[in-house]
Amino acid sequence: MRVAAIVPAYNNERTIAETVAVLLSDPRIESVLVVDDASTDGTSAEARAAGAQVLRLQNNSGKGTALERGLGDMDGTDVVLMVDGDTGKSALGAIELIGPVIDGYQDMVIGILPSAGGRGGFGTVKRIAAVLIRLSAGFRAQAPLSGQRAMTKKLLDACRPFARGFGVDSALTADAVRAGFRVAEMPVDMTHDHRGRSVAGFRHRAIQGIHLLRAFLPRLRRGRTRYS
Ligand SMILES: Nc1nc2c(ncn2[C@@H]2O[C@H](COP(=O)(O)OP(=O)(O)OP(=O)(O)O)[C@@H](O)[C@H]2O)c(=O)[nH]1
Ligand SMILES: [Mg+2]
Repeated sequence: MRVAAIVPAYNNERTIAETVAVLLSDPRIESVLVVDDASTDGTSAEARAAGAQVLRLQNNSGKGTALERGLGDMDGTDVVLMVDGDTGKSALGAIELIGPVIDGYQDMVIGILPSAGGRGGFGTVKRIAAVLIRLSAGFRAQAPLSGQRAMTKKLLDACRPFARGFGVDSALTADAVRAGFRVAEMPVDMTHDHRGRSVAGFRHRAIQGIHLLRAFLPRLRRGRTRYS
């Protein structure tokens, strides 16, 4: 089993080196690919210095497209661990997700992060994402927006092309369930940077909501499958 991690990153210079180092500290993880989506800070340099392979995109194209581009460079990998670039040292918690996939019990395991409480938003976008996944795939997701997940490369290839932007994570859950893969969720002890209830936070969640609707309109039109 060849295991590799992919880390989408946009302006994560503060946290990316720790994220990469922690992932590389596990002997099962052969490599870490950071996809730097045209960051304007030192994300690429920090990631490289920490031992990651870096794919730097010339134009900011969004999380879904960036992951798609990165996976194009991951032939020969059996299990992929996706971890957000703003998780820092806590990325250690994500490594637990690979066990059930390597052992063949699950095709995808999604990390449920502890509640952000007052540091996060109001959970509206999360609730919308959960409803969209349930309506399109019949799966009750506890962590519908989580970017921390381990899965087989086979599952990922079956779910391509990915939804664009911030729709990618939720759509991946729905598409994997609909395609008949075994999908589970598992609590992980992780944290990430939060914009919280700031103007930037509300703006981010509005964009996230738009990306979700854009991703799920065609998925809802296709209707439920026998897997739901
Ligand atoms: N490729 C790509 N990745 C992005 C972009 N924006 C954010 N990301 C990455 O996606 C992950 C999650 O992004 P965040 O901006 O933290 O989103 P979030 O966690 O929903 O929002 P907060 O709760 O405010 O942190 C991180 O790894 C980011 O580096 C982008 O424009 N392109
Ligand atoms: Mg974040």
